[in-house]
Amino acid sequence: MGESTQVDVIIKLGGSSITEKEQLETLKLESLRQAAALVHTCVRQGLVCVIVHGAGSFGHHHAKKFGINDGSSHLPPESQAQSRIGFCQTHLAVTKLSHLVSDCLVENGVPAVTVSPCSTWKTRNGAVETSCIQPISDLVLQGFVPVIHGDCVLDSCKGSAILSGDTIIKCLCSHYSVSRVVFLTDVDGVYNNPPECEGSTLLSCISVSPNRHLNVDIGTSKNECDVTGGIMLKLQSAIDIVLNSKGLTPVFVCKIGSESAKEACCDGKITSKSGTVLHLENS
Ligand code: ATP
Ligand code: IP8
Repeated sequence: MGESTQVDVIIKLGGSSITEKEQLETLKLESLRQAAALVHTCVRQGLVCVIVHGAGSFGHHHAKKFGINDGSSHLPPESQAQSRIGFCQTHLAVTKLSHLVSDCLVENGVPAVTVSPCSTWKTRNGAVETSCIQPISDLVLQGFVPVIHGDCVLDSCKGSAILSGDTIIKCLCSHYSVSRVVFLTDVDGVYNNPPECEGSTLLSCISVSPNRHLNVDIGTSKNECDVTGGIMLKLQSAIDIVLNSKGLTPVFVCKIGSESAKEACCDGKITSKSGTVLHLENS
């Protein structure tokens, strides 16, 4: 599968949508089931799907406790040993979640197979240095639905790092020709200010100019336990995807289980009132 190969939809199951982010290793089973049913609908329609999920409370808490994203190379030997255990615990937690995700997808008739980046992707100071795309391509070619997730990885400068699912999606979009990316979250889309702030309003459409300028100002907040960038990283990844694809890959942000999520994933457009689409200015 080369650069021109078509992927119809990359769906990110956000950690906020499938886990209780503040409660350690707590699944939102009903939301996961709704997402699995949606993926099944996409597959039944013949769409080529790739699933990426975040870590939520199966990863961010462990990563924060052990400072995995800060790296380990600078630590004294005893602390490095402790950091390695933390790395393993973070990886175990996120693979536990991935097992639950793939299990639910398979129960819903989706031929899902988890591919963990931990041992094959590498970063250099947090930026992707080595990606591993071939196993994902092979699975797609054989009719499977690959499930990839945010993970801890080795980092050639600082020893260890956290690779976000949002960054993985950006990488996948640079290898494949992707019709759309849909981020499923626990809120109705992107707001002009954090949704918990009084008066914040939902943005149905965000235009990205070639110099990364957005047509609206967006204020964001981040969960305390989040070790990646929260919604801000998602927005930055979305902007990169829209620009790198020259507008060919629109990015949707929709609430899990919503009508707009279904429309975005299945049709690549939203007619209902919720959900946000990011697209290239004047396209
Ligand atoms: P994970 O990184 O665990 O996969 P995720 O992909 O679900 O998480 P988050 O990083 O948790 O996404 O971002 C979603 C959260 O961002 C929502 O719960 C929402 O409350 C918060 N948020 C903050 N500011 C905004 C904003 N302006 N618009 C939309 N959501 C926002
Ligand atoms: O939730 C983070 O991935 P994300 C991965 O997609 C870990 O940002 C292990 C915290």
